[in-house]
Amino acid sequence: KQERMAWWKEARFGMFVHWGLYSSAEGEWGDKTFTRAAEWIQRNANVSADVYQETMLPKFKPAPDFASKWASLAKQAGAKYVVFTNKHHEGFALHDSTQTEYDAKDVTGRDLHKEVVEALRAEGLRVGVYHSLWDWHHPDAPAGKGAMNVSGLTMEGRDLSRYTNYLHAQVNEITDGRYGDVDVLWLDYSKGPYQGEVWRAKQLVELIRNNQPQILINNRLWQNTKEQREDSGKYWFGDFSTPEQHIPATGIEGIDWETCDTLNITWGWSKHAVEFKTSTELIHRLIDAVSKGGNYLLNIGPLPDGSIDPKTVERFSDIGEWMQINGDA
Ligand code: JFZ
Repeated sequence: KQERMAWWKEARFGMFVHWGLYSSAEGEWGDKTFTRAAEWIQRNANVSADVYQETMLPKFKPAPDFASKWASLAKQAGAKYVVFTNKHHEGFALHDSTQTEYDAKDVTGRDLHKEVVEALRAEGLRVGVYHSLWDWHHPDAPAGKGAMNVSGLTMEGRDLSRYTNYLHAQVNEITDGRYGDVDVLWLDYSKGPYQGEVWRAKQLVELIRNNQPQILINNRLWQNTKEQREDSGKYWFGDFSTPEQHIPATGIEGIDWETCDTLNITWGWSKHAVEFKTSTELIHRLIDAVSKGGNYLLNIGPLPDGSIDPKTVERFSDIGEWMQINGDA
């Protein structure tokens, strides 16, 4: 494991990208507006999968060169890897999936996953892929309503094993080598009873490692509760832990970790985004995480066409300037 982790430990700084159909809602549904978690708009505005699909697909018009813009933003900021949403909870996949027509290729004629991977490789960046365990489009995935609350989920009339087959098949598509090497797989996320073997975790990990022996897998295929951690002693499920929006005060002893962080309080693009951190604050957070032995994964939420808004560009340029002077590459 140490050998597989070496590049990642050295990399220290990565760029996260949340971009999908939800980006085109821009944090607005009817007269409701969302300042946080705009990538959750389908659930938070209580929209059915059918209405969501009908509304969002016509708005999805990626610019021709969006992927190379992401790659050069990451590169000039000094990031060494990029983790992008192949499929978020909404269920829309950027790769050309044989499992569904709810994917970029079927909708736009372009394999956007391929475009992103190629753009990242062209800049010499490592490739990380975010793939959601939840799927609000699939008829057999756990279903529910409302905000970030798993307790109200139901499997009524749904066949979890059928959805799990679909999940495994899509993960296979993005890791089997047709898109080249995958450096990180960022699965998201387990909660309540929906964790670990409910997703047939062992079988899934075996499939992934068989496809990509060097890949790093985050910890969210399992819940990794405090209790589970204490139970299992030092054993940690996954290659690294993923504290969210915070930097553990004294690091995490004996465990590799990566703080994922937002520029404001939303992962997906919202016109109504608030509470932007300043460049100085962001640089301090990067230093804080790295000095405590962690990695720092800083998110961008590109606009509907995949381009990047000026506030984001400004912050990533400032980080890049700091890295020029203080970074090691
Ligand atoms: C998840 C997603 O729901 C969210 O949209 C975003 O992609 C983020 C990076 O990950 O949000 C979570 C997942 C897990 C926890 C909190 C937020 N958790 O375990 O506390």
